[in-house]
Amino acid sequence: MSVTPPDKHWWDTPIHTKEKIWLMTAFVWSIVLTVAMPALHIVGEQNTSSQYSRISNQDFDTLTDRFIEANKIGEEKGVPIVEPKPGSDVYIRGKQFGWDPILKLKAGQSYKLHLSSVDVNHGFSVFPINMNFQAVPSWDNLLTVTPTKAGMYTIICNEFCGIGHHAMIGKIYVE
Ligand SMILES: [Cu+2]
Repeated sequence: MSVTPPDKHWWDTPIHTKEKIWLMTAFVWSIVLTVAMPALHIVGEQNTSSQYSRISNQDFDTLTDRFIEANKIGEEKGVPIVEPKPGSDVYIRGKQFGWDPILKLKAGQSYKLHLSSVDVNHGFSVFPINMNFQAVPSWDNLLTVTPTKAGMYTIICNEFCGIGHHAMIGKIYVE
């Protein structure tokens, strides 16, 4: 018994012009995006100043408590509002399920913002400017922050952290 191979295979059919156009378009676009990602990091003012250092959860907790005690000006629904001096060290603590304290900052002034979590990973997402940082337990994420526009900024958690995750909201006031 012998097997006769089919005389025509699918790979013998030439590629249709329309398919060629789509293949080329997809290829060129993938190159454009590959170049755009690192390029925008440099020219798109998307670099952040973050520096990381090790810190224990207890130490971060203590530093945040001290910071709140020294700069507290009020409270909003049980969450302390603090107004730190421009140029000073500022702390924001992520904790199941909230961010504290609420900051009151001045536009055009720089602050050294220390961001961390004292339990599990949280995502620090600032709206409406759409900036995202990680709040990781036992890591102090130091960001130099210079708010440019007055207004109220909302912080939401974008890292699923448990049952109350959707209600994990913080605030920053800029005046
Ligand atoms: Cu969360």
